[in-house]
Amino acid sequence: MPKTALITGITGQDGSYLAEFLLREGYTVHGIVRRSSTFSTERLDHIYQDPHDAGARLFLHYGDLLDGNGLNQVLATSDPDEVYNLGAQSHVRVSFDQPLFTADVVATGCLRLLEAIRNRQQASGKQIRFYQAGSSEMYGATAPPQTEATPFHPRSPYAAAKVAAHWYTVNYRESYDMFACNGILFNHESPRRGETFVTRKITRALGRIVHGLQDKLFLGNLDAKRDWGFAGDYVRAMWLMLQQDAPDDYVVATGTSWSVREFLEQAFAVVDKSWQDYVEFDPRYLRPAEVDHLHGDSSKAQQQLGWKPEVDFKALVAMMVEHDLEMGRKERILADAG
Ligand code: NAP
Ligand code: F7E
Repeated sequence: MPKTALITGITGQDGSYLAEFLLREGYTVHGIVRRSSTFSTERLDHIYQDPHDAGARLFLHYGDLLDGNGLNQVLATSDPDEVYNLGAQSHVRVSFDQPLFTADVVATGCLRLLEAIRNRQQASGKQIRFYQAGSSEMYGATAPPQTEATPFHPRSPYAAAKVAAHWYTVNYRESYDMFACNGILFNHESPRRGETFVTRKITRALGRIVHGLQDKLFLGNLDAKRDWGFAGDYVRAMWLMLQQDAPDDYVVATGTSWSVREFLEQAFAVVDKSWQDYVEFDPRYLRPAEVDHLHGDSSKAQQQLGWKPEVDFKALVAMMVEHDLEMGRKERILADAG
């Protein structure tokens, strides 16, 4: 039987890759979209299907992780076999400016969704498998390499909220025998990455620099190290977790780490430029507490899920730079045309 999935955060980077992946696997996909005064579905444009068309398998519903009643309704309407909770205020720096909002969406939002699923399962008698988008930020100050057994030491309101969501998910699994999994995903990027995360901020600026649209790039801490993978690889791991016989928690990472400075070097090398000629320090991009070094060990996911990353660091940087050079070229044409 073809399966049905519900995705929160479908308009985000991961939501768009996961929706694409599940449609390819034959799923019917429902997504929750926040109402806003402008369209937020740009990352889904290429897979959009008119719901009036016979055979349409992608359906969008207005909803919000802050609205438990709405979550109940979307669950009843979509009747999913699997729920992927990707919705979040996902920017670490912003979580210091909006800690209460971040906690409400990320931590209590996950709890609202778990409760809604529990109620739906009781009413329908049908099992719903649940994926929670956990983060390497939960390790925070704990020394690398980080595995499923590494203790959490969150360093931001975002990370603390993700730790709460992690334990809510474990608790619902243990208390109610729910098929609930935590993916502990290390940083993953793509040409669809939000433009204020450091990798995309760099490649976007580079595309504009090459086309004469910008001559400076302001950044904060260049010494932080991250385990950067490709988002397209990581959504496959989310799906694999929900296809197992039993629910569990898994680290998903490449097992390599690079500093922000090394990302800059790699990106500017693609166009044979020196980043030192363009980058300036701005303290506004520093965080009240920094996470210095994330480097994951995904042996468990590799052995039990048969998952491994297919895009390495160099290929990821090149993919993002090529995409943003093309964006810069189009922007230049528009600017020249007035
Ligand atoms: P993203 O691009 O920032 O997307 C976040 C999504 O959440 C967007 O669709 C956003 O909707 C939605 N959202 C925000 N607030 C919401 C609310 N109140 N109710 C419902 N939806 C809401 O993030 P991402 O990079 O795709 O990451 C996906 C998930 O994985 C997030 O939970 C993130 O915290 C987590 N994660 C990401 C990484 C990574 O490196 N990318 C690593 C570990 C974990 P709008 O489009 O309307 O803003
Ligand atoms: O920062 C440094 C910054 O914002 C990476 C989210 O997807 O991954 C992401 O969180 C590093 C930090 O990602 C700038 O201080 C320097 O050390 O790209 P980022 P993040 O904080 O690692 C985790 C796994 C998630 O779960 C999150 O949702 O780069 N950095 N200068 C800067 N960062 C930004 N954003 N902007 C700068 O100008």
